[in-house]
Amino acid sequence: MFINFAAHQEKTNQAMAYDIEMIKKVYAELPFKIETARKTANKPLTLAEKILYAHLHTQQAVNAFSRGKDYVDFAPDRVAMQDATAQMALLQFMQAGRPKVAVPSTVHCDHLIVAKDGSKADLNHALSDSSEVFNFLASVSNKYGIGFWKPGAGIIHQIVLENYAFPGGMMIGTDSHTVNAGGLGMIAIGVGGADACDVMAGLPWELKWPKLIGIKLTGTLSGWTSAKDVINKVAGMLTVKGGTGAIVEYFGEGALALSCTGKGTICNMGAEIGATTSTFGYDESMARYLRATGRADVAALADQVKEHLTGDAEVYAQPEKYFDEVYEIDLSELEPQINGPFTPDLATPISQMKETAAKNGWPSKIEVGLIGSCTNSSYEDISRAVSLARQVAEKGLKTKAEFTITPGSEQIRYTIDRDGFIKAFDQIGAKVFANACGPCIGMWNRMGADKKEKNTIIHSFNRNFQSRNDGNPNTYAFVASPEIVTALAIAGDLTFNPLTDYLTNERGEKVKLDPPSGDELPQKGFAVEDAGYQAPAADGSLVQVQVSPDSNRLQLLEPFKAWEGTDLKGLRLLIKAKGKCTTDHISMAGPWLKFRGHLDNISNNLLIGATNYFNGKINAVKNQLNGSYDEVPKVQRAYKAAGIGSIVVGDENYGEGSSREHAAMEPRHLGVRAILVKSFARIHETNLKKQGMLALTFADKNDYEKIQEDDILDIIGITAFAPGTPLTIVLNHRDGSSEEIKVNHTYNENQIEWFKAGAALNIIRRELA
Ligand code: MIC
Ligand code: SF4
Repeated sequence: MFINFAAHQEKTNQAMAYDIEMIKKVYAELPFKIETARKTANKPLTLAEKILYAHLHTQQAVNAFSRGKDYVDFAPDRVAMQDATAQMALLQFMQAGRPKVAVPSTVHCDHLIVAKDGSKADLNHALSDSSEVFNFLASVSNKYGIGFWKPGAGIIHQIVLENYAFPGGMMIGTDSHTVNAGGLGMIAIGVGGADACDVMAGLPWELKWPKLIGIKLTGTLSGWTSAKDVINKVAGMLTVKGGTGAIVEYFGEGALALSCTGKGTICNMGAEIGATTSTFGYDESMARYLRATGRADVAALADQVKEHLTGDAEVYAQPEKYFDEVYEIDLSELEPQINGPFTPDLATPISQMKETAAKNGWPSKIEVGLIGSCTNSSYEDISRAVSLARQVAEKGLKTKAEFTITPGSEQIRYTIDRDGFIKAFDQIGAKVFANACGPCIGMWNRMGADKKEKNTIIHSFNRNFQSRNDGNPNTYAFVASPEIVTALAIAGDLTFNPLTDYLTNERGEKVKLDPPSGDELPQKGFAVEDAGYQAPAADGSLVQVQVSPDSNRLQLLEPFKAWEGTDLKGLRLLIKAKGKCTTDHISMAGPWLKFRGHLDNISNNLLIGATNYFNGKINAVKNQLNGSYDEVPKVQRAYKAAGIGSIVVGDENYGEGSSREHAAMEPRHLGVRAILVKSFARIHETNLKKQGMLALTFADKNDYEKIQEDDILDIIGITAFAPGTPLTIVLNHRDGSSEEIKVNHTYNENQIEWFKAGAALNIIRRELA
């Protein structure tokens, strides 16, 4: 069973926000810091710039930073970690030699709960199945002063929005959807555990000064359209890599008209365009949300500095002058969008779905509709979806698809239950899963998925990569608003357009669904009995953290070896991955989540989802030592055993998706030396650097074609490794010929030291010793 520590600091009084003293300090310093920044930059400032300048690390000089070029040191206000990534983050933190975290930090148990029979049974099952991990996280949290949210409390980003996010603040989190807190006017950024470890250890956190994308929203949403359609549309416009290296700032009268949680949805799914983060200026919707979630104190403080919590008027009047790119969306014209399958940026307006689905051969029968997740489980979302569920009985309809709900937090679940929503969903046969990630992260024990049949599902989550939800590569997953998911689940048909189409009810009559309606916030207020929070011990020095040496779930980390001081020669090609290679392809989630605290065990999933360019197969690569084909991790272990290094080659936006640093640590652990790709996703590139890997890009993307299956590769120039200087790779082909290609990198001085030391953590360790 799972340990419960005495929660002596339990928040009993909902009228006071957590860490209010820290927030007061941030606001007190804001006016001066922003004034200094405005003088230095010598121009009006966007909101993103204000927050970034206000959070420079004390060792960082204030400069007019160059976007997309300068590495800058920051001091974020807080850190959040979810159970699947916290294990690695905290295993690293334990080696940093600090008695306590330097900034307020929290751990959230949400990823390790399998959705199957419904919330109660599933939660109990997880509590016994993963007790070792939960106990580890609870005791590390208790020891180092970290707030702990128990399994069942809810999903990290929803809990952060409800309790910790504040306008103008800056946080990092070990999950790519940390960006959700932009809905409350924060700069919130997803990172790997090693970055979190630095901030918790009080070290500066480094980020390349981002580019700025401005999105002006005009008009207002109405009828069937909701915030989800804004981000689905943006994803369609910008694609999965369009936001790379940039912060997206939304503004305009359309932005002011959105609810705070709607803004959260938009920022959340900004991860799907690769953006560093997204944000909105402080406004009345945020004040309303803060008050409704027991933080009137934060709203009052924010009101006093509100001109600093939004972009300067000049910026919004002439955005082209101040942003690198500007887009405009008229919310009054926006149609509901359905994105997918297999990628979140394939947006189809609902009126075109019939034609598009037919043209592409997408199966149109919907098997399951799933609502909720960290992206879309606000009171507004659920109340609008319920207005449709209620029409099923009213109009004599029958719901054609299965239907599930995963509430984002216990507070949301309790409140919607009190307000009769769960009962209404019950009447359409819905299953309520635990307040956790569940099907969104593949922790979904979906009956029959193992048959791998072609089928369609639709959900209100954010990602729909192949195999993600149920492990079936033939599941066509589409992403839409909770309202559209509900309507389409009722119809059981992907091509049903509720704006124009009729359904035939049980009595054979033609009926039309009325547009959804609902409340932004609960009229009777939010309520919860046990939110699931556990405060840490005031003095944790005596708390013992135990990791059993024969555990298969947890393993203490061994330091990675330092660089040997020479160029890397004789590397074998492990795989040349073809097409999309997300972190789900590199280190799959679902059943593998249970090994997130055990590096050696989880390494057995290395790249098992990636497609081999040479044979078009998944998880079948040539072992260069004996010519046979085998699974990727097995082949790599054979190289490791023979003491031979290897290299992984990839396509565009390699490592897209999650913040999971396992995707960088696994190849490092198994002896891969370099990852050479056409382009990287931001978090993954940083994770590779932190773990002492070489993250390289083709200077000429066409050189990807030159890599042959039997190549032996040499990386030359590392002895003179320097910022801005490309390296050379020699491809020694099997026929005895060879050719040289140029490869680029983005390492700065500091990051080169990480490489030389074998990993960034080795430097902290060294300083400690
Ligand atoms: C996801 O949505 O893919 C996850 C699971 O939340 C990941 C984190 C993880 O892999 O643990 C993320 O987005 O960072
Ligand atoms: Fe969990 Fe899905 Fe949100 Fe990731 S995107 S935190 S898996 S609910």
